[in-house]
Amino acid sequence: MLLPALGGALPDQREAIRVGDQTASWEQIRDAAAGIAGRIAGAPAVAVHATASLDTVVAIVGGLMAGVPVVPVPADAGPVELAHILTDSGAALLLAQTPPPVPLPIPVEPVDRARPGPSTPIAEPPGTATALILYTSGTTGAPKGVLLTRDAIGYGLDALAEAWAWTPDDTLAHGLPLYHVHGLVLGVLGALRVGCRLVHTGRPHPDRYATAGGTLLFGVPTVWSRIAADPVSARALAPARLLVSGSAPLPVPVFDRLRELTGHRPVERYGMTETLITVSTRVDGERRPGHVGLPLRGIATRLVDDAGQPVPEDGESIGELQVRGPTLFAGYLGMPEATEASHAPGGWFRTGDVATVGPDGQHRIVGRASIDLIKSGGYRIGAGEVENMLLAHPGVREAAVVGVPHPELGQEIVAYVVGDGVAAQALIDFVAGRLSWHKRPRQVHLVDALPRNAMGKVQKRQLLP
Ligand code: MCA
Ligand code: AMP
Repeated sequence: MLLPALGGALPDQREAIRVGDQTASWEQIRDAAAGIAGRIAGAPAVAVHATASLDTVVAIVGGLMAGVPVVPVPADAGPVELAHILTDSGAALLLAQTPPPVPLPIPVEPVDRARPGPSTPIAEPPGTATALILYTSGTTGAPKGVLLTRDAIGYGLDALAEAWAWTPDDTLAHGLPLYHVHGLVLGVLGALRVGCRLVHTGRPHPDRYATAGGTLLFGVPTVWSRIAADPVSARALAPARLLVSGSAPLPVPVFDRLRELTGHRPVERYGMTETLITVSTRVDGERRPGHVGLPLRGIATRLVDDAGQPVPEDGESIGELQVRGPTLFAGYLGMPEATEASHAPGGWFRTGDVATVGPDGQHRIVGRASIDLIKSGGYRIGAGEVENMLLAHPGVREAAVVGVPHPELGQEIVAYVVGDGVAAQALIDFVAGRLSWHKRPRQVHLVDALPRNAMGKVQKRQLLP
């Protein structure tokens, strides 16, 4: 069973989940989700407008109960991104409490939490069934749908529970978006699989983390950096059991400041939408700043050079990190060639991350192989998608997008544009109004020409400081 907390004998009537100021018991979640499941059973896929709300939790759990692949749609997605996700995924319906105010290609329905469930419970689907289709950016083109099976999610969560000694006695607290692996798979389904209380703070603000009463707290490095800069909130986390950081590199100064203020050495873990979490520091293991720990149970990793040859695991030599194991995705939806290209022979997934591995097995993520995948605030953004959107503006002739180091966001999206009298802010607004808010360039530089080599290819590295 994927979510034991919702099956069999229900634990009790107490508050199991809090999202913002709304609460529900396991029983209320189960009953409301059963109503959704009865409504959507048999659909090819269902999309959920994944705002930070209890409705989102109920809608997603309803889809999982029905065995219908769930497509969480970023709450801040603009019309171009929405249209792509809703069309590409084949979702029959968008469940949304407040429908996005733009024309949509499929019907929209509110999340009816009072609807009764079917008289005969729906049987648990097989583990090989697709549970979630998560959209994520590549270096070029529109986001791809990543197919995650029930087995991959269950296996990955159990391995994390083991590594972190995560039990029903924990209270998990975080305020991350409910449409990515971090906030949704770990941050909601993790609580429902382990059977622990969940407090979602609505937004990941330091003062909300401070008052959430969490024993286990999840954050992206931007969130931990803001907490480290807020000593009152940070000190309030001293009674917690475990602070976990992931989705992007945690800067060593932030690690050190958190240790000073909270008394905790944060646990770091590494993963991807396509692989779930594959490497993590263990609760009882060494927590070395700048390192993400050891492969989780069932996961194998290796480092290879450009020719696919093994790179020594001496803690210094760098190579591309490849991973293999039961948490890997089942493919990109409708893109067999992209799926094949993302794997090396033998079932190894090419992460595109460059890493070192020490003789003690400690992994250190050094960076990404491609300049065109940006991580900003823990969000993965493809330079190509933002460039294409800029080029769709009539005043833009050429565009190059890069991720520039930023003290709080990790990287900041910066665009270089050759245009015809268009203003920088107009271009920022143009992208923000069509893609997700977090994919907008924070800065646009209007230039006379982009740096190009003799072949005419844009030399993006010359655009970095
Ligand atoms: C926010 N604002 C908006 C919008 N959204 N305004 C207009 N339209 C919008 N759609 C406003 C806010 O109200 C706020 O205003 C201001 O913009 C800044 O908001 P904030 O959210 O703080 O923005 P930020 O600084 O850009 O965001 C930092 C963040 C965010 C909150 C840390 O980047 C975030 O939530 N990141 C999490 C990403 C994540 O979950 N990644 C996991 C991927 P005011 O200041 O006036 O209030 S999964 C993954 O990577 C793998 C598997 C893994 O390893 O986990
Ligand atoms: P996404 O598919 O949005 O989940 O992004 C996955 C990418 O996030 C990985 O390929 C890494 O580049 C990055 N990432 C995730 N966790 C970490 C971490 N702990 N340290 C460094 N990079 C990370």
